[in-house]
Amino acid sequence: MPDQPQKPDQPQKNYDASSIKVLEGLEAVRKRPAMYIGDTGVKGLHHLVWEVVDNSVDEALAGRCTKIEVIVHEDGSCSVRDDGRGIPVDMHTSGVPALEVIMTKLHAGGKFDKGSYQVSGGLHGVGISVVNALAEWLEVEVRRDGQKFHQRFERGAKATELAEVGTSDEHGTTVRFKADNQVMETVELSYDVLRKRLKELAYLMGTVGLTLTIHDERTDESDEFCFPRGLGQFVEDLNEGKNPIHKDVIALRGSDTHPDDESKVYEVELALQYNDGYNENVLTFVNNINTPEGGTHLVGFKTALTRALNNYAKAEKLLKAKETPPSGDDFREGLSAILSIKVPDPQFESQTKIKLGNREVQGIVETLVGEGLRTFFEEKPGTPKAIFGKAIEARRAREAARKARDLVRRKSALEGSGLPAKLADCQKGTNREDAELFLVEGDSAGGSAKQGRASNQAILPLRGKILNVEKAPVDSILNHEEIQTIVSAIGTGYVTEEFDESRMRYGKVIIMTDADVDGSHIRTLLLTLFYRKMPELVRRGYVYVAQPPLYLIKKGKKQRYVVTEAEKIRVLAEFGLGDTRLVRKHEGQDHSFEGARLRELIDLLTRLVAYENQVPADAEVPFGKYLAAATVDGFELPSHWVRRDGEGRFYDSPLQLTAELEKLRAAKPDLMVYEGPESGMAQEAADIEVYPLLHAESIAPLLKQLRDQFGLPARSFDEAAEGEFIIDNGKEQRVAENLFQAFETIQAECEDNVPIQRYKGLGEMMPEQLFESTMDASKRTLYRVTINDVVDADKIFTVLMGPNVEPRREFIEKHALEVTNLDI
Ligand code: 0RA
Repeated sequence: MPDQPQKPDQPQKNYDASSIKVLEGLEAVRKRPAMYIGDTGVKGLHHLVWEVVDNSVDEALAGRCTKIEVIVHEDGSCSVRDDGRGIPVDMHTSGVPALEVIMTKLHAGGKFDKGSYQVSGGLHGVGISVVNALAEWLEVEVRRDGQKFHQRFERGAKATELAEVGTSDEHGTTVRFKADNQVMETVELSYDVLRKRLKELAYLMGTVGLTLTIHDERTDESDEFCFPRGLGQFVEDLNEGKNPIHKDVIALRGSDTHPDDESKVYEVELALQYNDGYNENVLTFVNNINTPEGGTHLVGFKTALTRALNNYAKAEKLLKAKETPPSGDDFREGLSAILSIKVPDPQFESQTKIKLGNREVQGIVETLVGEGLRTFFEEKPGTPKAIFGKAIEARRAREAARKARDLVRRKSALEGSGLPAKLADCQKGTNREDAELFLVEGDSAGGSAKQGRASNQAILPLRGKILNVEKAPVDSILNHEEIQTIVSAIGTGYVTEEFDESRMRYGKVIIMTDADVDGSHIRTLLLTLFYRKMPELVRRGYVYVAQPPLYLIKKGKKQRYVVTEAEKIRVLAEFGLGDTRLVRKHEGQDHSFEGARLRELIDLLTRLVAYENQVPADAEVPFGKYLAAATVDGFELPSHWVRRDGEGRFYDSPLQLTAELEKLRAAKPDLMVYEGPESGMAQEAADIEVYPLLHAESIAPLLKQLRDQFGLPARSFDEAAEGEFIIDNGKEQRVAENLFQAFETIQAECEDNVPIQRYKGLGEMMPEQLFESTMDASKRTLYRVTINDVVDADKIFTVLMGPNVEPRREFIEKHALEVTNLDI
């Protein structure tokens, strides 16, 4: 590996890029950010952090870095500090320091041989200059060769020259940047998202000896991850809450070269452990990136596992002479495994680029895993015996299931179509892509749906709750009538069979349940069935969740169904505002808002007040006072709400809060601090309750808009501090002490003017209502269910469907809505 990226005496063709050209390159990134980072939303924002972290991880892979520290600062910027070699600061051939080239030239990273596995295929690996281009500002500190260097950039352009700013006996790089809200839709980093990926990286890089830490200065949360046993610990974590059938995790690693090219080195790492459940949970990574669609590495692993276990059984005579050996699927029941490989030049297939295509990988993985398993089985013969016994059980259940299935088939062949009697199918001749299957909660809603539906829509009413497939063996799942009905209506065959897309009878499978706790439970059970037993259905985007309306709002001949509370307020204002005016009396002057402008104001207030639901209800945060506490110019908001002795107050910063807590602790060392329902303590038992206020970054721009567009300062949310408000409907005038009250009064005014009907369940709706509100393709809202995050989904399903009832109930009540949007 060359010490320096580019020798000065090796002039490079094509590198006469002037700094103007450089900026043009980054300007292209600013014009089309999505082309480089996927999107400009939450995902893209975090992608920026991963880009920087990946550079540090590359240093760790090269054996030159042991620690990566991520900090989310109070100003919303993020810094990533590593103890790697430090970005080179010497002069590049172009006469510009290497650091500046790396920061300002697209893909310059590739020109500097860092000697590690680069990720192609457009996931990460776009180059740190892309982060620079999309940052309002970015500062780099490099510690190397006894010195400390610094340079600052703004929106991709250099703002200061690279300068030596001191000495240092450390080595490494710190990159701090603030995402640019001119190009990004959101700049609010999520602690949970960062934490999760850093933890994953710590597992994946554990055996390299890397520690990753995160600290959030906005809330003072922090975590440190270091897993010296790497994937072994990852698998144990995956199996948390389940019962392993063998104590020792099987863990192995090895490396090999390309069959035709000795210089290409491949590394393979694997850990696995079986539990006594029935599900397969295999995660695969290529160069630290998750490959949810698998690919050649996964094929190699599966082949090796089946072969190693069958060979062992044969050698140990665990199978009777004429007995059929278990199939690959049988060997994967109850399997939790992580496969992580490093590939020099990964080729990704499929649109989403998450399926590995390199042909040579299959053989390499198969050989290395096969050898590793053989060695492990020889040393610990109890383990393969237990696994084999479980696979034999799986085979038995599969055979029993096949018999049951054949019976059902023969029966339904006698009965005719083979379709369930309860199914009201769509009209014959409907195109498959257009055909929709609605799974409807309850016979009554099912009846309405049948009457109201369009000709391309099929209705399958479900009675009560379906079996929880998480806890049931295959044969009892297949014998469950409701599940049989669902599966045969969909058409792709029984749950253990290979998914056969050509047999899909519909283009969409739509879950339609009530918007209450029971409804969300039924929805979760159905999603569990699909996710666990027909995952291809979810993966290929066939599964949807319908959004039944909460309200119907009428005005004369006009009527509107609304699905969210925010939409309700918007429609109420549209229908019911009439000539109502809002007048602000302030310092002897009247400012009046009416018509379209008042509706715009209400829209903005609705968006602001929506954040009230984001703070825990039991915290009783006086939301108007909170908004009013924003600073006049920067709209900085308090960081915490604290309650003590029945009184509450805001704290401006975590620092201020920490100081206060320290003072209290000095007086009472065993101070009980309640920090929300997760703190494992009864709220009543606490001396002090502390609630972080997390949405300041999102609220501040709205407050700014309120001032800039409507001349209303944040303070007007507080009582009487800013004059008073009059709500005048032409007939009578009502007075409100502040903007918060004014908003409520206007809503009440609108509700007086327009009839509003609340729906408690689907069954309450008339057939035509159900159709036009929830089923009519031209008006409805559908959520497509996609499972991006296998680890999380698995955790959610384990909590929801696992053996413990109490955590489940709590979870459902808390996340009733989120579960709908599993990750949408
Ligand atoms: C180019 C070449 C070398 C290291 C790096 C870039 C590098 C980039 C980043 C970004 C964040 N942390 C980083 N650490 C290193 C190799 C340097 C050498 O050979 O001395």
